[in-house]
Amino acid sequence: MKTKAAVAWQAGQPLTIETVDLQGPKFGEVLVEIKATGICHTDYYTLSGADPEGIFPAILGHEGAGIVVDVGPGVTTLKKGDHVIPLYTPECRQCKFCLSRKTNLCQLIRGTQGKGLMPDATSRFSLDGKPIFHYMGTSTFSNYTVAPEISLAKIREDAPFDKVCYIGCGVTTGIGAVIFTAKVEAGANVVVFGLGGIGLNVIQGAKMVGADKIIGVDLNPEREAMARQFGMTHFINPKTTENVVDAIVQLTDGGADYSFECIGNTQVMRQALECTHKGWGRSIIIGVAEAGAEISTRPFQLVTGRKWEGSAFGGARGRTDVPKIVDWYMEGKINIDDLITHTMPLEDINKGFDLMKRGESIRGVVLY
Ligand code: NAD
Ligand code: AHE
Ligand code: ZN
Repeated sequence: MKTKAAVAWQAGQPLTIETVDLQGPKFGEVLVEIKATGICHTDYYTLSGADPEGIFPAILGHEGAGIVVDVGPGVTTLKKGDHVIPLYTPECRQCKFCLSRKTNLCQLIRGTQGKGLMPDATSRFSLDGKPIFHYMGTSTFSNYTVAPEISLAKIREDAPFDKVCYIGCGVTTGIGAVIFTAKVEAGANVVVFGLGGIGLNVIQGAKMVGADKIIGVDLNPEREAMARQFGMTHFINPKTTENVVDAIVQLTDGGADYSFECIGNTQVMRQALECTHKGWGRSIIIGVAEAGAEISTRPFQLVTGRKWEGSAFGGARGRTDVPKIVDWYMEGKINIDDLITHTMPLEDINKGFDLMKRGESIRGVVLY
């Protein structure tokens, strides 16, 4: 079939809208009509050329929601008409990683996914007979996409696509990092570096679990009001604070119990570790840093009990946890609506990237 898609032809260039060819689903695969997709900073990161796994031409996008249109042979858990959220972190429930119960990082198809291919090592997208690569196993910047069955979470049918698409990455990454990865307890002091589409969801998660102080750090003063609305109790702007680490240590009587880096800046990652409490502070890296970047600190920081950790997709097991997070939204337990600051047709997707780069949007969502 033909489908409209935004194609990334090369690093650093705007996407162009094309009518591309899409092959039907093969064994274990599903054809999905994408109804809405968010634009995440990670899409920009890959488009910028900083992602060592970035390959072109590709159809980016990993924060979508849609409807199953067709299923390939061997598919047993989904059928035509089901509502789904594509998962860049699949959940096969059979690999060593899934069975360990220690991680959400299913590895069954990670090799081919990272090469922009379906599990049989081929692409379903092409134009003029030349293949176009998939992205993160999801490629939601296409009106129709093919994804493996294990990369789709079935969700309730009354959930609005234009809101719950954000659960495909940002909401789950932020709230999940608090609940699933860090398991922040009530009364803890939490610091969030970067108050964008991810960091504001960390704040929302920290408020949900009953954190005490929730300190937000951002260079953009315009982020303060929204962050306060979501539960931030203190705001620090590094532009006007001489020593951010000292300021946090003073505010928290010795350091934060938990910190979350939601920027992808390795200097900030160091601050995020060093502002946590001696003996037990835990710092969770969420931000994605460019190829070649490295983190550093005095090992003494770790010897004296701080822990440096990371979180991908909020530690969520997609097929199990994403439907629950959709329920939380539908029950009014989490706020997604106010974080979606802009919507646009696919034709305006480059404007969506520009809004994000200028810090004017929290989440821009493309509506098909
Ligand atoms: P965003 O652009 O919406 O937000 C980033 C925020 O950081 C902005 O508010 C910006 O003003 C602020 N900022 C930038 N530099 C800063 C600095 N030096 N000090 C303080 N604040 C600074 O991006 P996002 O969509 O929220 O994504 C944030 C990061 O998380 C990105 O690196 C993205 O790739 C990554 N990410 C990771 C996962 C994961 O699973 N680990 C999932 C989604 C996104
Ligand atoms: N390809 C990048 C890695 C990018 C990365 O860390 N991705 C996160 C999700 S970001 C979503 O917005 C992730 O889940 N990573 C785990 C994984 O297996 O990719 C690089 O730097 O190589
Ligand atoms: Zn993302």
